[in-house]
Amino acid sequence: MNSANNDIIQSIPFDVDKIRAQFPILNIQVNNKPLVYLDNGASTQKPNSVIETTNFYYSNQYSNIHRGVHKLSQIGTDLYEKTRLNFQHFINATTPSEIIFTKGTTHGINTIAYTYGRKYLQKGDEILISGMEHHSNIVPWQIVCEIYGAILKVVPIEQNGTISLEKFKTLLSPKTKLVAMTYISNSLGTINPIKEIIDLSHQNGSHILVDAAQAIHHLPIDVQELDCDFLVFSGHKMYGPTGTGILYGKEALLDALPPFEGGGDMIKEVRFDKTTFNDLPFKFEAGTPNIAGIIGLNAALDFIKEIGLPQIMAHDKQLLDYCHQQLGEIDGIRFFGTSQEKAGVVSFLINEIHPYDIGVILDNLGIAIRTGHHCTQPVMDFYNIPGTCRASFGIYNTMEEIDVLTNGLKRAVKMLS
Ligand code: C6P
Repeated sequence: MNSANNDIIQSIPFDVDKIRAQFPILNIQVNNKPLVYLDNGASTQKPNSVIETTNFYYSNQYSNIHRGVHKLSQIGTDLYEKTRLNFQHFINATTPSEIIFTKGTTHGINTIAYTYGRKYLQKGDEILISGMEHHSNIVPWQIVCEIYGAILKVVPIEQNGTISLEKFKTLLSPKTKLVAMTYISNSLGTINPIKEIIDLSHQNGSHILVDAAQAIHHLPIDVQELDCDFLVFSGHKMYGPTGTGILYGKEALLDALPPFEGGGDMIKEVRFDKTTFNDLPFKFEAGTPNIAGIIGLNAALDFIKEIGLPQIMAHDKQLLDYCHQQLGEIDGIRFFGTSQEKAGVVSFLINEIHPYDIGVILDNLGIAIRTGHHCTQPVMDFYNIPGTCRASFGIYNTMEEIDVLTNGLKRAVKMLS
């Protein structure tokens, strides 16, 4: 984010109390203390609109979709397809066929890894990822590389938690079939220069998948402008229901891939001698999907759109700056991930205190952070640490909550030193 943009978004009004009032869970007490929820990188809480939309669907509109001529099936189908159109416009996909509903980011990556592998990967081909990937963007590639004899290459991370484009370029080779890269690191907060990475990948003749799990609710994403080949994210990190997600793919590429799972909506005709597959997007949506979840996800997207991404980005940046400033005053604190381009994730250790011990004390104070490797063990290995404490922000977090966190940490340090 450049400073001119920063100035503009800093001036946009943002009524956090109004937003908080829409999240019933923010009124609960945990261990007799008001909940301070700072684990949004793992999953976000749900606003009333998402809860009510899902409840209303189950209470008044429920049936299976794409199957019946009866009224309820038609209502469900319409609502489900409305979500697809909403996301098509949100990320500016060319057609609704490019929006595939999944169970989440992990499912989206696996869908591409297995089908891309079957179609394109041969012995000696290379897949290029970065050292800051979530396990979900490492393990599926390891599995398919093993199946097809391909090689997994890794762009190392730098000390400040970024990746060097120079090193990235040297690792691209004529054998690089596909690059799979996160837009925002979940354990470091780094915002990668994804447009440059996409362009360099294409100049090299490689396809690229973008893991947007931590980006979709933080940054505006226009898939046509980015020109990425595939992009995946989860619904539960963007204030939507669990078990939902989106896989975006360019239509021609998705068309060329074989289906992933078999059964249900993904078939056109089944004969014992030959089965034909449905058109996009249904080719990749086997079995009865998470209908209520996808319908609830539409409410989550409307909620985000109503607040506006510029406001969300500005709020995130304010929380991030304030958190760095406050926590920076704690003796012996070490931050991991100090990129200039950073989202609302603060990973840290204090002296030699184990992150788990800090997490337990904070939990006693009603403060939820995540401790451990955050499903990025190679990042922890790079820094030679067992894990970190991670505070990650959502649109309902406040400066006062950062103060509560800071005081909680000071207390934890006193108790554990
Ligand atoms: N990160 C975190 O605490 P799923 O579980 O499929 O919805 O998302 C997987 C995933 C993939 N990529 C990135 C960048 C992610 O952050 C995640 C989920 C959570 O950081 C849970 S481990």
